[in-house]
Amino acid sequence: MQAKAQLEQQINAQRNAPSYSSDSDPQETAEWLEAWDQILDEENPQRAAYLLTALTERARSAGLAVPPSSFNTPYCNTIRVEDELPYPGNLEIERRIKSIIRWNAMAMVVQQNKKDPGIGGHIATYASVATLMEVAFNHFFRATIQDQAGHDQPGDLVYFQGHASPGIYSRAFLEGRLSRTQIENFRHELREEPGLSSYPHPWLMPDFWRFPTVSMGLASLNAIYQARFMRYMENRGLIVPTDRKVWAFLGDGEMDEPESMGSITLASREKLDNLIFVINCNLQRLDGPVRGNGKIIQELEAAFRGAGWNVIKVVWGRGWDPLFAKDRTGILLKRMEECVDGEYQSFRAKEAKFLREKFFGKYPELAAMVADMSDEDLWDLRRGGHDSIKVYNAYKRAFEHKGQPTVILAKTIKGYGLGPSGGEGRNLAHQSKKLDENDLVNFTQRFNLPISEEDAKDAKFYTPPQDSPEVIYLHERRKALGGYYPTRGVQSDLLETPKLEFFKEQLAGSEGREVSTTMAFVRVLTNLLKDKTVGKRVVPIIPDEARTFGMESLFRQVGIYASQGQLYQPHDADMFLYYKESKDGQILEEGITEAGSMCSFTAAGTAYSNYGVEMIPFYIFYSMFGFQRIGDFVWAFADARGRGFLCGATAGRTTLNGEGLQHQDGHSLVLSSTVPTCLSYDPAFAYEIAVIIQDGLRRMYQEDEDVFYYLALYNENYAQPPMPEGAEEGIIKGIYKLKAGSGKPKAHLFGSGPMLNEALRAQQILAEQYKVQTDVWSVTSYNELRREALRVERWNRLHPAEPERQPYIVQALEKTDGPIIASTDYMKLVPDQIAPWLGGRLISLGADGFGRSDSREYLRKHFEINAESIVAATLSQLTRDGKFNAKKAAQAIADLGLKPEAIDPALA
Ligand SMILES: Cc1ncc(C[n+]2csc(CCOP(=O)(O)OP(=O)(O)O)c2C)c(N)n1
Ligand SMILES: [Mg+2]
Repeated sequence: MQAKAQLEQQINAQRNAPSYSSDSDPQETAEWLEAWDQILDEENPQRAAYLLTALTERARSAGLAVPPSSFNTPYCNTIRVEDELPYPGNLEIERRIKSIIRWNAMAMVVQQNKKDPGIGGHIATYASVATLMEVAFNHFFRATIQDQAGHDQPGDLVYFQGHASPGIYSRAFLEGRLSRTQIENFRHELREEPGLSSYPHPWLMPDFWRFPTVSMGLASLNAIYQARFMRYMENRGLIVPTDRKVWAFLGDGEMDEPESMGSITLASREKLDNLIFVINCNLQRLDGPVRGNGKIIQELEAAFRGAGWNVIKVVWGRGWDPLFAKDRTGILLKRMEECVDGEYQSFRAKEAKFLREKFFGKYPELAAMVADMSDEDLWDLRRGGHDSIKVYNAYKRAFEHKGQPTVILAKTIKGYGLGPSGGEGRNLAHQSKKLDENDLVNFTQRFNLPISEEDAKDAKFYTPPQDSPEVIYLHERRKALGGYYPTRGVQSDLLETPKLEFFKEQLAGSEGREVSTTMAFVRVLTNLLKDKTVGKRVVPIIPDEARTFGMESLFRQVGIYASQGQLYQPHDADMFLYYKESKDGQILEEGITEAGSMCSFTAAGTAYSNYGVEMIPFYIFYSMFGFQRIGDFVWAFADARGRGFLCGATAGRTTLNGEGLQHQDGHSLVLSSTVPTCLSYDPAFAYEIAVIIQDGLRRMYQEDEDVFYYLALYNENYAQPPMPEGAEEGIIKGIYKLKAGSGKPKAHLFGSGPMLNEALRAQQILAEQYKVQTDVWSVTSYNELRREALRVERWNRLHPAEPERQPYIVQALEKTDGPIIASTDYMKLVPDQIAPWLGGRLISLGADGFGRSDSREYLRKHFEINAESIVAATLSQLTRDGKFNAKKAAQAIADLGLKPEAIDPALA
């Protein structure tokens, strides 16, 4: 009966909505409706709904343009009252715990801003999300999970809304896991006593936070790919399957970031029922309402349902239930439906009188419904996200739901309980850092906190005694859920990584065969995949460019991961290298999503901390669409202490030639240099790649270092020489002498990537045509040379009484003189990084400016980085140094084909 009543309400609400304007036969319409009503009256809502669907289908197949069925349900809770389960915890104690956490979270920010105005912090977001957090902390977030065999497995993974961090700290403080000094030093991380980071940063608090989230949009995308990666690990037999979940707590404003919604269909396609989104719909973002003129919850519902998610709306608290029950005509729901979020915000930002007048007062029957309620009662009508029972039921449903990811849309109030000065429900809520004394005292009263007026005015922290029921309950709940949360415990299973001999193929060279460094890299990857120790841990990740990079042989070798296996016979099944998808496939072929691929890279590169299993991701992408497209995700990867190899293929502004301005990358090595834990390399030869990867594997997976690698990989084919004796150290540190001239060198030529060949050619021209001897050096990493030099320089600066130390670059070039001409397929800024240690000797030739489509020969000439330009630069500088004849140099420039008066390619 209840079900029918609710359905009736909905229908009535819709009946009251404006009808089609042109009803040519109202009589007939009435008859149809009556017939349908009759079916409904026979207590068979399912049948009534079925008939509607059948009619619609029939109309469609008759070719009528039937409007698509709405993806929205009415603006009320998805879970009906009669289907709710009772709350499994002690609501009263939980409320008290929550109030204490609320208070200390607020006090943390308020105190800090009194001490240090401008230090910032957020109070309004946690105030809105507290119930959503606490229900999960007390009943859902598991720190460890027992598998079927009774063994402990890692627990749930939670992406917290970043700027709600004060609340998370406040809880850990109540648990005794963070000290008073730590919370007093919130946002004061550099004091004598340790403090707390502003937001979730595993780099800064490695025992606490797992996921950097505060940059909007990162959490959603990363959570989706994390849930998918969990399945990948299970399907490949690398972890034991459990019912562990990935939770992501997101802001409603945050959902506007394209990254937030961009991959939601992947989650439903992959049937990720291990994924739960909780969107904190407080209707506000930073400046104002998220959808003042609409309803964010309804908009998100339609989008997620359309994308195939299970959607659970938690709109109204239990105080509204009796009103719904009373409402025979659907007028309450109608009113709820017609109000926009801007109005809902005002209902809360003003007072109960306003709510009574403007919301209930619009229709007399509605006003009558609440006539016997006091203003206080009206004000106590909560939104769903502030009602533990409603939230619990939503979580429980989400937890048990099978076959789809779930999104919970919870309506809340920004700054809940903070009062006017804290901006409760107001546009200024997000920015508020202080509460006036009145609101502080009101806060304690509203949440029944045993805090004296005096202490309240000072926003003093409140800690109940350790043996208080609250603290005991808190610990008991966490114990039942397998331990405290959040924690980032690392139990990585370090690996025995291959020795250099493993890479003998690359070290030996190609015996004259012309191959690119990308091909050489693919050979390395292929061999690693076959290795007994590390092979299974390798995760090749590709956004739809495997064929571009010549990697298609891997499809067959290790298979493409597909959670459903391969449901079709691939058209190329009869070929040796067919497109093989399988449930335990190893390659993550992501399709065209660099951001998504980066999230897979992140899930794999942090698997050691989340799953206790070291994984070795190689993410190979079109280099131009790497850092410049998804730089923020790379930054977060570093913060998360990720490990792995980012491989920017089709590198170089002139080496990738025909593709032109949008594709030719001459700056990734500048961008990669900005990430502190990223080691960037620009190798020229196969053996350099082998040495770098071998060392990287050792450092990350054997020595447990939280670093990662960026490798520039090129598609130009040339013979790969064998490794010169003893080059390893220089390759890793960034420079080694490759080929000395036949006499005392007058100048030195630095080359990286394919430009090393140009340096070698220049060396020959200089010797043969101009009788100038030069040494050629391979510079594998200007970035590493600079970092090492900076470290040494700092040491020298801080130890003036000690003997001065020499940076590696200075040692390498000891006893040399004359100009140094560096040529790179990247910007001049790349070699310029080491200029401070070269005493004015460095002349950088690089590909600054927009790319062009043309052949390599023309491009290198255009950017003045070819061998001829290197020769010209050498002679020119030798002339300035008084070591070469000026006329001859000018003539050489003309002979070599340079155009002194042409426009600078950096501006062309
Ligand atoms: C990419 C990015 N842009 C801007 C910001 C700055 N910022 C921090 S919080 C915020 C508003 C968040 O609103 P919402 O997602 O609704 O969260 P709420 O605080 O309302 O829960 C903004 C714009 C950011 N953190 N990340
Ligand atoms: Mg918001």
